[in-house]
Amino acid sequence: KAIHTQALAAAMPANTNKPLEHGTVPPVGLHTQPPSRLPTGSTPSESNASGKTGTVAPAGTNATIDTLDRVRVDSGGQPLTTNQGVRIADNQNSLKAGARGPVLLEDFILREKITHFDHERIPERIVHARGSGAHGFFECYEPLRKYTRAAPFQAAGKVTPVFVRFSTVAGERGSKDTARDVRGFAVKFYTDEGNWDLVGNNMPVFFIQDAMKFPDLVHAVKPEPHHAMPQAASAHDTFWDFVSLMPESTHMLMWQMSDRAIPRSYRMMQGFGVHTFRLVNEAGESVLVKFHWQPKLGTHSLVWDEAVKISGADPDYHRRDLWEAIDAGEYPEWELGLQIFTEEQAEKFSFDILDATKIVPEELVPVQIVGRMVLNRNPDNFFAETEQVAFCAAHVVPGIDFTNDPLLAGRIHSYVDTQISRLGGPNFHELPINAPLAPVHNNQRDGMHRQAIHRGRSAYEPNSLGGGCPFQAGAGQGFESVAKRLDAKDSSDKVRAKPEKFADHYTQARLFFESQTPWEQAHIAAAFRFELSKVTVPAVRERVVASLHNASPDLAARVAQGLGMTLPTPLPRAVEKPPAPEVDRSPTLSLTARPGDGGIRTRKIAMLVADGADGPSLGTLLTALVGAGAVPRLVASRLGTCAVAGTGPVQADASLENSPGFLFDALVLPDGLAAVEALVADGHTMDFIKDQYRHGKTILALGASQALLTEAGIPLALPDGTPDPGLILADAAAADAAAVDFIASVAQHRHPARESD
Ligand code: HDE
Repeated sequence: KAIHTQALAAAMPANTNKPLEHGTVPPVGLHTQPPSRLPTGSTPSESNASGKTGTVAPAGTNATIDTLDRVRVDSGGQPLTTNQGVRIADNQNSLKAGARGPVLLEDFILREKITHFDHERIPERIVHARGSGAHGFFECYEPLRKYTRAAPFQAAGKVTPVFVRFSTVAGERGSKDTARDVRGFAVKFYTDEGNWDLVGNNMPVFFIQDAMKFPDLVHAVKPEPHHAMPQAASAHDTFWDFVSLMPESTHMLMWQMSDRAIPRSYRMMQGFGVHTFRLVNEAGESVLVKFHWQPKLGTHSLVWDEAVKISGADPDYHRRDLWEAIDAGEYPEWELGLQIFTEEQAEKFSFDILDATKIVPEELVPVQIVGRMVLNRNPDNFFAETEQVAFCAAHVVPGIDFTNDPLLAGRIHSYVDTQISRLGGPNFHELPINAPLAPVHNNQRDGMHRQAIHRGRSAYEPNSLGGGCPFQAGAGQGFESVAKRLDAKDSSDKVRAKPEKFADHYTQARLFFESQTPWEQAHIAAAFRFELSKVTVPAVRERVVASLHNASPDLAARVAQGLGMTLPTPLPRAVEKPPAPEVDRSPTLSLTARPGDGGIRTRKIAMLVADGADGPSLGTLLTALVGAGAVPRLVASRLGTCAVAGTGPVQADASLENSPGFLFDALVLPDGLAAVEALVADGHTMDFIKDQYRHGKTILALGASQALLTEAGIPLALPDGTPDPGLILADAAAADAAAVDFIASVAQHRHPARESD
């Protein structure tokens, strides 16, 4: 039997929610779905059961999904109709006065169809236009009543449905996923007490401190207005001109130039609420809080050359990755962590917790894990769900409140405002994806596209004609703002000003850079070099490096050297002697701090094949990789059958042409002289291997395929002469042991020691 069939035979329906699509093993040769990564008899997702509360997630279903079922349309077995429900007899021909005559105005069927089509598009989001969404749930590990009365945190094991949308910021709706950019991480909790949106990013700080500067920032980073270029990129003059004049952006620039800006997957990045929020308990007492999402798979990124190449070969890389994982029952999971602290603590910090360009280092306030979020269902319709979902920083529920962060204040205004034009009027809260599970009763009426049919005569409060309803919930029963003001001791005169500590722009930028590993630092320096090399005005480049000089003379020197310029003197600082920071290093700021669970589930592994490849050793690898939850793919010069030696023919899943090397996390090269010769003869093979090598991926060369490494000019040792941990050479006969080493090496994600600039 073909190797492939063996792997598939061991497979089970990858996602029981989609039995029709995944329930049967496809015949050899027609295989298009990834083989299941689940051991026979296991539940659809191992990660579905919580070790902390014992809760087993309902596979792909939850309370929001159920309410959405009301509006789901399935046209299977149905005749075509107009929007009025009139059956359409002929959907091919417009109504004409004779077969060669003019089309008649009377043709309401044609006119309805074309008119609807003409209005299919809505405006895209002004920022975060490109995104992907999924349904899931949040599960609370332990009651947090001491701190908050917010509904999701009231009981251990309590499950709250969520919808999440990940996004890039600068690019338009159809732009590439792997742009160097911040990623949006927006979570809508459909709580018992109304919707709570935690609209965060994958970086914990922001470019600016005050909402007043947001339109300027966005105008600077978006394509330049005269020629609308470049798309989805910050590497251009206007962005760097703006940030060079806004030293408060320095800390965020460090994050944006780090590998955080090119995640391997949405499933492998953190999320942050960014601002300091408040938690409020039943007694009205409040504490300050920062929100963190920690991915179960760990934090992993691409390298720049890889990101650039992927954007050409698969612009939907992150969208596809999220979709395929959920579709296969590999539900992505994050834990929610809270940094909880008091105002008294906050007052002693060397920085201001109202300043969104600052983090609270975990050494000062540890992150306390309080629950997990699992995404277990793809949307049925991208437009109805992912495009029409409307997140809003103002959507809080009793138990959550704001602080005086001036950036947050602007956000509280902006989201609904922009959505009124994007979604065409004030009633988009009634769209199924936005509607809360909690009942909605108020006296807001009418407007475009109103769905609710309000009964009764009174649409005002107080009233007696409606029995006084809907009535205000009253003290302790609804949302009440915390009366406390952080700045109570300050003057309450109206001012346009900033608190003093906001003026320290460099201390935490330095903290971030100093907390990175050497290879992360090298990537940051290379990113600054690349971006600034695209800037055409030398004075802008100079100003950026002069500003960096304040944060890290070492980094500034590397960037200056890379740009062929002398190191400029540091820009004048707003404060010469900022308060001494509490820590100089914060190891959790490195991507390496969170490697994940050490597994290789969902990692894509290329196994090159050609006629004459050694079948048994490939079969061993395939079985081991499927068993470890990875997604092995047989890649050949062309699709179709390969005459593999020793096992019988196999079908290629992909071709070297349609799936280049940089789309895979690791590579297996086959034994078999004839296969090696055939692969050498294909020009794509060398690029495939070289990209895998350059990007730090694990390569296993079985038997004769070591010649492929030589042919590709791959050194077998690191520059310092030590063996390369990502290169595994093994005899085909020892494929079992090689599989173990290979899996352990792939689990390290990549091998940066190999990289040279
Ligand atoms: Fe947003 N932001 N933002 N933002 N933001 C929008 O709302 C805005 C900021 C974030 O998947 C818009 O519906 C202002 C920080 C995400 O639908 C808009 C300011 C953070 C998303 C808007 C900020 C975010 C948005 C555009 C500075 C991280 C995508 C479309 C005062 C904490 C949500 C829309 C989705 C979207 C305004 C800064 C996160 C224009 C005025 C800081 C994840 O209203």
